[in-house]
Amino acid sequence: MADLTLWVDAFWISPYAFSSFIALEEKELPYDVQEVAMHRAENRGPDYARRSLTARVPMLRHGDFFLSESSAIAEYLEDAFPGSPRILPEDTQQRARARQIMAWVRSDLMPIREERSSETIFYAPATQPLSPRAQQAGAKLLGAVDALLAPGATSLFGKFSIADADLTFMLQRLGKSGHPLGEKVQRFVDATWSRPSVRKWVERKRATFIPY
Ligand SMILES: N[C@@H](CCC(=O)N[C@@H](CS)C(=O)NCC(=O)O)C(=O)O
Repeated sequence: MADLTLWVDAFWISPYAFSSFIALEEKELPYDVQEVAMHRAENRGPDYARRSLTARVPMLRHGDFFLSESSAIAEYLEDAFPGSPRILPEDTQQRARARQIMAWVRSDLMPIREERSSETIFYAPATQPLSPRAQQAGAKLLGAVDALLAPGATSLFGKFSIADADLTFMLQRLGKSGHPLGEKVQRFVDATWSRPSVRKWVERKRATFIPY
């Protein structure tokens, strides 16, 4: 058994589990994966709830240490495995910007998250048009990404960081249901989506989705 275990949602659609999975893959660390059937409330089972403190997915185990919250997991892996490939920029200001983006996509843009839930990325695209407030959130998202991305860039900071993965997941909520992202943003999204770490998540064989 590896010294690291990651608990992910059973349908492989959680943006937070995605982030932690990509972090482990990009850091090239050996780990085991356990699925949590949230439609059967397994995350609220006594062992999972006690270890995670929050009863949420994802959760990481390193030895006898358990940690939930995907951004804390990314930071922990970066600190605990200093010899492995970096997932946050080395430069202080770029690292701060990466954390800003990671916090932003976890705390804002609710209309996009509501109207383009993550199963629309991995199961079936949405058919309903975006509401005016979701369109407004989409314009805000695309405006910020346009300001952040250099022309022709395939990552935010010159080389892959976990913020690229988190931001791309949010952009795919729009892109996978047909919302035009524009050439510059689409190039960035395609570059992230074609990374071996991301392909491993995307191409996972998924069970029939049961809403929860
Ligand atoms: N901020 C948390 C969010 C985690 C989260 O909301 N996970 C969802 C699955 S996508 C969950 O476990 N929901 C169940 C619950 O909150 O009870 C993170 O980044 O890990």
